[in-house]
Parts: sequence; C-alpha cells; structure tokens
Amino acid sequence: AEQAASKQNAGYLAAGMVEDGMVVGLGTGSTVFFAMERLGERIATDGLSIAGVPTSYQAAIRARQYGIPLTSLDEHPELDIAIDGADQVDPALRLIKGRGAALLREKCVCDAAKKVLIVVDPTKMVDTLDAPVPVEVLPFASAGVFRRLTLLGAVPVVREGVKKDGPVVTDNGNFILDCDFKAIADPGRLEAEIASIPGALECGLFCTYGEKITVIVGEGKGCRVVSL
Ligand code: DER
Repeated sequence: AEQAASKQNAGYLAAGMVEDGMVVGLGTGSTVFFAMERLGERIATDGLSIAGVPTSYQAAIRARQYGIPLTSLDEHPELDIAIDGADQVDPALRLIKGRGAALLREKCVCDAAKKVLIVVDPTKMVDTLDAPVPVEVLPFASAGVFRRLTLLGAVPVVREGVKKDGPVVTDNGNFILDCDFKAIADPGRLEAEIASIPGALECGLFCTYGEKITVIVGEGKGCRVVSL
C-alpha cells in the first residue's frame, strides 16, 4: 500500500509538470499510469490540451481510457516532455528499463523528448546498476546475439510469456533476452557494446540522457525530485 501511494505521488507530481499545448511521451509500466490518470483528470476538469505518443499497446489503451488524445512521432518527431518509469536509477541518472518489454519504443521517445520525467518508488534508487538488462533481439539473429552477449559476460535468458507459451513477443515482433551482468562497472560502455551487436535492436540501459532527466521519487507523504 505504501509503495502504491509513493508511485501515485510520483505520477501525480509528474502530471502536474505538463503544460497546456505540450506533446507528451507516454511511457509503459504501473507507475507512469498514475501520471496518465492525473493527466486524464486535468483534461476533463481543467481543459488541459495535450497529445500523447504511447510507447506500447498498453500505454495507448490506457491513454484512450483516460481520454488522452494520441499522436505519433511521425507528426511530432520532437516531444516537449516524456514521462516514464524505470527499474533502476543510479546517482548519474543512468537507468535500467524494460521490465515491461517496451524499452525500444521507450528509448525512441526518450531520445525525442526535450525533458524526461522518470517516476519511481524509492526501491528503484541504487548506487550501482545491477539488475538484468533486457535486450530486444531480432528473432532471425537471436542465437548469434545470445552468443555475443555471453562473450560480454552475461547470462542471457529468453523472456518467456506467462499467459502465452513460448517467448514474449514485443510490440515490434521481437524477442527479449534478459541479461544478468551482475554489478555493471561501466554502464555507458556496456550500452555501446550491446548496440554494436547486429540483431540486438535495443537494450534497457539508458545512459546518455542524464542531463535531461528529472527523477521523481515518490515517498510515503511526498516526493523527492532529483536532477543532475
Ligand atoms: O518497462 C519499463 O521500462 C517500465 O518503465 C518499467 O521499467 C517500470 O515499470 P513500473 O513502473 O511498473 O515499475
């Protein structure tokens, strides 16, 4: 209950930072949905006028439920702001994302946004990134990517569906390899090394956006706001 309250506090504060007329990147995950809920309220009661670019089918479905008008990166290649969650955040505001398997479109939206609000509960704040790194892989090339990730020191695991037999298939038609690298000494270097593997389409390390990220950490009663 406390974690839900902290997620809600973070989401609501993020939604309050969205200004009229903005085009907003809409992330995926349970925390960002509190921000979407609040945006829906502001649209309905205050007449807030915004458009959202969803990062997954789930974000698009939730946005429609909350009455948030949708648009696309085609119409708006540059976004005013993006709101998203994270699995881990380190002191340099480098992130691990991808628990929800939406990391590829999330990174495209993060890259397009002038400002990024990351909404988390306190358990996500760490000194060193050490969670498994999700890697979106082209099924055609998955065996070779698996081998290259192993050579980088990972223990890759194909993410299996829960209510679907076989691998999770992302909104882009690809597989996810969850790669346990243990504590990651140089996240930026690892992100670049993974990006150099043909068929590894994207990974959940977000190490180059620290300057435009503001992290909103929901606490029991309020929020802590962290930026570089
Ligand atoms: O999949 C993602 O990247 C999500 O943003 C995830 O990292 C956070 O999801 P949560 O807010 O449900 O913990």
